[in-house]
Amino acid sequence: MTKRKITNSRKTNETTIEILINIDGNGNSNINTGNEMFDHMLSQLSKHGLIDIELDVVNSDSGLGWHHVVEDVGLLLGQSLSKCIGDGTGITRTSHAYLPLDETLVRNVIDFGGRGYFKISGYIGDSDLGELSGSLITHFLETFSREAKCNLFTTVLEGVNNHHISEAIFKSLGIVLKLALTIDPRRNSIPSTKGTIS
Ligand SMILES: [Mn+2]
Repeated sequence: MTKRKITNSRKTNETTIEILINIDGNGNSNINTGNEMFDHMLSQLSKHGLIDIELDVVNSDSGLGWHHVVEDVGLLLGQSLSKCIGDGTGITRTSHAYLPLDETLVRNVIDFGGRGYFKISGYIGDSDLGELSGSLITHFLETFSREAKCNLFTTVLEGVNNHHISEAIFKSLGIVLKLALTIDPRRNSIPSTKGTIS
């Protein structure tokens, strides 16, 4: 199997970000976005997705708030993941995962069909999220899904504590990525009758 591992970077007037991602990893991460809560969430994605991630936000205009950092990390992570997947030969392609965390229950459903679409149902508030917010988390998921070229439906079925809700979303996202990107040894083709998932 070809290595599904990449180093990538993005430099704009707003942020400079460097990333190394290995989707056949062990869940090890070293993530430094400057936003501790965001690092905490991305490390959940890595750990539960068995995706190794080294990510450094080298420069940013975070003095303006965290919007550009969160958006550009979502963009670079999504694009890098898409590059690792390549034409998708052998991948499982779809998956879903329910994730409880105390009073919270979250579901993610994903399909790597070559098109980006994101929808969230249910509510994430803005309190108890450190320097993140519910709307930034939603924006991250939206940007990531578009650039990773997957359909992602996130549903907050139960939940009161925003930290729990956010953490359950990222853990569950890690799990659906792991499942959908797992190579099925019986599949020696692109998983589409169309012949392409682009
Ligand atoms: Mn936590």
